[in-house]
Amino acid sequence: MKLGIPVIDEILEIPSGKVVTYYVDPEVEGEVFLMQTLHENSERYKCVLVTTSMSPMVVRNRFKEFGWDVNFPIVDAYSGLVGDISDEKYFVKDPSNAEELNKAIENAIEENDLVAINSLSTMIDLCGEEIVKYFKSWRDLAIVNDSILVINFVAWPYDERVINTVIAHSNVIVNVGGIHHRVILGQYYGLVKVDWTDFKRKSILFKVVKPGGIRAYIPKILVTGPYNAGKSTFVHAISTKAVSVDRLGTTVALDHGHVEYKGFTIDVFGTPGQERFDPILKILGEEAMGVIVVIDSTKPEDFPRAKEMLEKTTKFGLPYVIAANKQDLPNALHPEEIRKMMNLPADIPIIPTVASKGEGVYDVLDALLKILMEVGV
Ligand SMILES: Nc1nc2c(ncn2[C@@H]2O[C@H](COP(=O)(O)OP(=O)(O)OP(=O)(O)O)[C@@H](O)[C@H]2O)c(=O)[nH]1
Ligand SMILES: [Mg+2]
Repeated sequence: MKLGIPVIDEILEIPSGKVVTYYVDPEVEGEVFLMQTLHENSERYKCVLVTTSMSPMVVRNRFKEFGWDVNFPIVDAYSGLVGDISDEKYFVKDPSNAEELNKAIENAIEENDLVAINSLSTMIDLCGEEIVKYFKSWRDLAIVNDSILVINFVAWPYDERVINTVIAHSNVIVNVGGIHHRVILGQYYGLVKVDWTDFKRKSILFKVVKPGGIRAYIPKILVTGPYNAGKSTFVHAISTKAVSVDRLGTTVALDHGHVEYKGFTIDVFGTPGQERFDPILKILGEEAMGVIVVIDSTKPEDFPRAKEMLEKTTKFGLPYVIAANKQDLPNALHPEEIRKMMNLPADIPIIPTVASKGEGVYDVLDALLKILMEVGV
């Protein structure tokens, strides 16, 4: 079998009984690799896709965006999570139950030539790191059944043990990473010489405001996050002026806010949270310089969705911070608990907020601005 990936296909043919892992930097959109491998092989081989990170409908739409058909069955290990019933033949009722998920994957390996898993990282987020203990048995089963397992693994900073297990039990690892480079259009300024001390070179975009003068200019900060987390409320709380395109209390297009703050002029764009708007999410994310992910601190079941949205919007290696919203509600999780559950790096700010009362919202902005200034906007 070939992976269907340019250049790699020239040098590599995959025999049956192997595990192939796409090892993807969180800031890169790596999902398409797994999709392309499926597309390449679905006519010739018996394929199946196990989805834990998006609904089958969204999977089909994604494939359609590339002009590809979904002519293979989907094991729906997503709908159960958001309380939906599934139309798919294969349905995992409770994807956060590691044993149930494992059973479904074992069946898939026994019945197919190629089993694609999207994604192992979501499974870890849902079931805990114990899920990787099944990884070796999947490989053994693939050998016995002459099948091939292709896995999408987004390399969040998991426990080293987890990473090592994934690496050790993968026969092939394709690394998908990011090149940290950004083209900036517009006006900028920056120090180029200071002759008595070291200094960090950075370029700062600016706008001239009348009246007002020079403002450091941030053309786009994206506010994203799961449905009903408080994104629109957040955008309104930090903005001098803001409009939202909402219907029946949910955002159907976008929120747009203009922020004048500490010498900055910033345009803030809030995304809808519902999955059916994901196609415009991509467009809204284009050219953003930083991302604020608003989450409802009382809804850990939505954290994987938050990460999925983050994975999409940070594909260019954008700085991001987390607003741990709805801290006024009982059972709100503390930022450090959230960090653990979401497997977020230690240096990512997670800031408690009550957007509906405006509490903490400027702390979030400060944290993001600090990172933006460090990396040099
Ligand atoms: N208790 C509490 N409620 C909040 C807070 N922030 C927002 N809300 C409420 O949560 C609900 C959803 O807020 P929105 O700002 O519309 O959420 P959203 O993320 O924009 O929602 P979608 O655009 O539909 O995804 C509203 O009823 C808000 O009043 C908060 O900090 N605490
Ligand atoms: Mg909204």
